[in-house]
Amino acid sequence: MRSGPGSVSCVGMGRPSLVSFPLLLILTACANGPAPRPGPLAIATWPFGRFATEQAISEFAGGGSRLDAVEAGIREIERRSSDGSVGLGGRPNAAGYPQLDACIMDGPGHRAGSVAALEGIPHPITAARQVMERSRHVMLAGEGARWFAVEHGVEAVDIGDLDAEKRAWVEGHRDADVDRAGHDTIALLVLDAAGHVAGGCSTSGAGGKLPGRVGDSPILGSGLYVDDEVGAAGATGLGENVMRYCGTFLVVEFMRQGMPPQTACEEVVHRIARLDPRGYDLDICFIALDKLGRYGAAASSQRFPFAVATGADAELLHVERVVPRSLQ
Ligand code: SD4
Repeated sequence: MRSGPGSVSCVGMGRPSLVSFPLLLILTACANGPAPRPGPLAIATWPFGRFATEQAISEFAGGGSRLDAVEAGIREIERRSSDGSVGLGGRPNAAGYPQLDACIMDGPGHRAGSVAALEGIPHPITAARQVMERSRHVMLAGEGARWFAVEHGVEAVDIGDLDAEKRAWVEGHRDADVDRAGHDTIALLVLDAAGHVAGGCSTSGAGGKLPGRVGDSPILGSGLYVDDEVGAAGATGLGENVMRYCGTFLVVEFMRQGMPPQTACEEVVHRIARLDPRGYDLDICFIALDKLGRYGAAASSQRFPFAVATGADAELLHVERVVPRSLQ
């Protein structure tokens, strides 16, 4: 039984806690020849991450690559559009229609693709993968991103009827507060059987955002970062509070310095809270995975659920909000 972050001995450690993983590797290598690989493993944000991680593992089981696993897992959440925060069913912007952000990144080769403020594309993660694999660019936004997606055969819906909504908004009031309520991002990180990492994320962004607003999710190093020497990290929460600090880049860099994923996620929350006038009231959450198959999660201001899968059935785990240093 895999340990979860509810108990101290196993926070951030995706392996049984009685024998340390490096020791287990050495013992097994001595007894059985080559050491076992830690993957496949998938971790994803929020309770709906269960469906994404299970889909990712099933993709691996069917012979799919880590990018297939990431894309399939995220497409599942985009398809469900179940909690009003991912896919075309996501909560609309201030003008009344959804604009979607997504990105994908592969460890080997450090390749990435990203789309932002995309309209009428049900699976922005697929559009992001197309940008990575079939363009010379990393990021496309708005109308150009939609055009590219359609040109490359990505499923699209007619957006002609958005014109009326856009006109009405332009003629009416343009002020809007970003409303975080009910808004989540699917961030999915995977480790394959060969020990390589990849990840992706997809969201309709913060509800009530201004048209054209781009959040953290499609920004590499903010909503997602993958480094095949170290591991991967994903973010959710209010993008404005993640992207000003390059949150996932920092998580990965802390792991590079030797921190386990759990500690690295918590350290980034502490770092941002220290610098930001709103301190721990910021709405930011991170997940991370390293190349040993260890994982972790941390959130600044709420109990944060996430899912982890190595086999057919995912485990739904959670972490409590990070305790401010002054209270520790
Ligand atoms: C955004 N980070 O666009 C996304 C929204 C989100 O939990 O993840 N909410 O700001």
